Amino acid sequence: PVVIQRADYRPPAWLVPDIALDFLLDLSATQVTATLDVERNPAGDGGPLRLNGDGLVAQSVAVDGEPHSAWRMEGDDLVVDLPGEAHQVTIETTIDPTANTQLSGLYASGGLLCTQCEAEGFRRITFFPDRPDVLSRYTVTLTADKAAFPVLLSNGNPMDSGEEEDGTHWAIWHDPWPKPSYLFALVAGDLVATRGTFTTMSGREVELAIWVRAGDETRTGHAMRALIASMAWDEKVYGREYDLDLFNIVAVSDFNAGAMENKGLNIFNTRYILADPETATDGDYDGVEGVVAHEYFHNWSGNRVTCRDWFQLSLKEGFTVLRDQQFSADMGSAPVKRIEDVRVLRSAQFPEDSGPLAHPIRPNSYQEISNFYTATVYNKGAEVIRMMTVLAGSERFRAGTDLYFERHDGEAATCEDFVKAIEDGAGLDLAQFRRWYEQAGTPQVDVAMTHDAASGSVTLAFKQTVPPTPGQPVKQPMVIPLRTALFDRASGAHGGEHLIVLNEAAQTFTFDGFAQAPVLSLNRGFSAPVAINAPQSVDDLVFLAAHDDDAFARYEAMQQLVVQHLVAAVEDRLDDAARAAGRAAIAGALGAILADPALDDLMRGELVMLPGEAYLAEQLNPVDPARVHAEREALKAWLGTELGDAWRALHDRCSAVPYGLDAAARGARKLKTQALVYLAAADPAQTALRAKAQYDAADNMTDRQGALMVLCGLDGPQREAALADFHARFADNRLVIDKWFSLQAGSLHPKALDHVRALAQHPDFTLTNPNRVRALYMAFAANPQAFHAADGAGYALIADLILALDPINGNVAARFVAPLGRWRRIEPQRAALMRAALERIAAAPRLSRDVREQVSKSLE
Ligand code: DPP
Ligand code: ZN
Repeated sequence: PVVIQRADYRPPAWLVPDIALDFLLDLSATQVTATLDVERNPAGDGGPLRLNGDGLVAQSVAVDGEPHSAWRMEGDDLVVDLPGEAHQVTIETTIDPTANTQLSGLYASGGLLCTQCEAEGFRRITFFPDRPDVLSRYTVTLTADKAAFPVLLSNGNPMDSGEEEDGTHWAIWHDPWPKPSYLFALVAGDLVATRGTFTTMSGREVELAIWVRAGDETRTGHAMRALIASMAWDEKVYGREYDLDLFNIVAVSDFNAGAMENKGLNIFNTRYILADPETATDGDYDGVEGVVAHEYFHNWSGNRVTCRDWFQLSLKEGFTVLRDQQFSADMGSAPVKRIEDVRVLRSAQFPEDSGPLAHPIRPNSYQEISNFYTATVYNKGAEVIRMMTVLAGSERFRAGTDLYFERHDGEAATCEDFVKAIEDGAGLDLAQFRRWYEQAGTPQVDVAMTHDAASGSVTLAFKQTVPPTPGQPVKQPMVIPLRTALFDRASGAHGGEHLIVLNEAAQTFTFDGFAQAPVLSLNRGFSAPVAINAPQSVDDLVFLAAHDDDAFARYEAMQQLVVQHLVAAVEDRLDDAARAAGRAAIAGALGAILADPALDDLMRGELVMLPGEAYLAEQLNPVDPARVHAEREALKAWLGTELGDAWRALHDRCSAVPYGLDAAARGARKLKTQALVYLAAADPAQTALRAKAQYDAADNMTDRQGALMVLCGLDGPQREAALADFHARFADNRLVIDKWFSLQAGSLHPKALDHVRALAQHPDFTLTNPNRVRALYMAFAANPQAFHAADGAGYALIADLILALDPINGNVAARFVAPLGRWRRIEPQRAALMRAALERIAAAPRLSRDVREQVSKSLE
């Protein structure tokens, strides 16, 4: 395979300051004429003009208006030898959007034409130096049949439009901001707009439009509110103002990812635009708000300052994820948002860091860049920049980001440029901190506390290790900022927080004035993305779960209480007495949380959540997923029985709260379904009735989906009735039918695997729509009991999917390799079956570069 190395970066030989693109749009034969004004790059190597292509055929090549023959194909690339310093190069190609099932480049989606160019889709549209360090001003002319494609959109501002007598019409768009090709976009089709306006901080009026299919415009209000809030927030918090007269968003049903930040023309998966109470859960509402903000924030962190090369992806993604997390924290409950973000990190990124696909947030090599749009680059990337905010404080951090935007506006920058700007602007020394960009793996921090009663001093002894990862057997110590508090047992208070910054393999810190050993609250707010091993007593964890004034630490104590118990249970370290004592402690802490009048229900909802099986699995090596599942379910059932009255009272209380988008109503909805989850484990028959009643009474999707989720795990007539009702009720709404597939594939039902097999044959199932594929198979791969079936049937099912999907959409297919790739940390019998499934994929005669890279790395 061809491996691209970060160290091999060379500036382009030619630049393209201006490009004119002419599209004659058609569903199956679109003609593209690209006119490139090229200039020799003084920083380049003097070589020929290299224009990347992917499956393209040049119908004609002209230089300075004359047909030209001094060009050649090198693989998929078109290479032109050019003398002198500046030329105009014109190339004609024809592409078939309908045949484009990869959904990269220009493709058709239900009669609509749209584009996805990040990372390397533009080269499927026309020949171009398709690399993010070539920035051009785009002028785009779109011509299409007016009846089929009444709306014609591209980046920037509309310049002119008109109609012809043959039934076609045309529109010219110009984007004054130089941008890399990955930010190019066009959309043509029959769409309707919801409109809004925003007045920027310097008083400019910006027109806002969200384009959807007719009928969906009633579901765009939340996205529009989120967009306006994002624009105001970025001015206030980061001093960033929008820079065009127009901001368009288009929602499409067929989309590989969540959304795309194309300059002035964001294209979204409908999943992250459409929301109303009847069809979208509270979680869906949060997803819309967060992704709208994320893509909008890219206008500065990604577009105005872009990436020099794809190894720098975290420059824009890590920073933009941090920005969207901060925004969502400001819009809702900051502590709850932090807990949710950490849960995502632990369930998605920690397993990546401990597996065969581990990579630093700034990778050193890749075969297919699409494979590096990962939780590591995005979410750990955000955590790394968040640590800079902890070290600098928000004011100095802002001085750093101001300097970054000032220094690099209009440039294609590197992660190093960002770190240097924060260092200079915030006045930090980040020399050693840079290791976070270089070293993969989740650092492990061991801590031991000793107390000297005579002197009243407390010593914390820390050890840090970064586990070996592929290609990185030996690691250096990291900079790890740990917000810490030491609670006085008697008063239940602490005397102020300390920021402990680790930077060596072993270190001790001493604190004075403690007559009794304090209760240690460490890594408050999850100030560093590390795993902490601090043997804390059950009493201390119960204390923190009830008293810690840092909401995250309170959650963490509750999680840790359950993790310690379940890990001991799975490792057969609990005799009957110890098991009973552990359970009693958990029930005591949980009961206190249920009864605590000072807690709001949104936060209560976080505190009562059991740690997920993926996070539990990270604590065990090798892990028997069936044991983890069984122990966790048994504990859940026991807590459902033990606290049965409290759960029923909670469900009753929350069911009486009317629908609203306020925190109290949202908290009530969250708890309502959680109560059902515990009760279902304890008493399936009675709870089926309760869940069906919640389903029938539901006036919103949060309640309806929650009830159906619980029913899907149970047997009986209520399950079948609710599933049939749900499908019939929402048959014409693709996003809701996705839920119908997911709930069944992810369910606790012992026959979930058979259900998935049957659902794959359902007339509503298709391999060509990524949302539908993910709805069925990602939910299944994340369902431990079904995926890890002891006979390997779950692994075979995913391998079959990958092989069937790969020729259609290699990008999406490759996403399914990681669950199989975890085999090294799984008990030997299942590990062998997982490996065999990977080997069967590897043996296929033709595989996409995407799947090939992930499978071969998973087998290494
Ligand atoms: N750049 C996109 C995003 O993360 C990914 N397609 O917003
Ligand atoms: Zn992004």
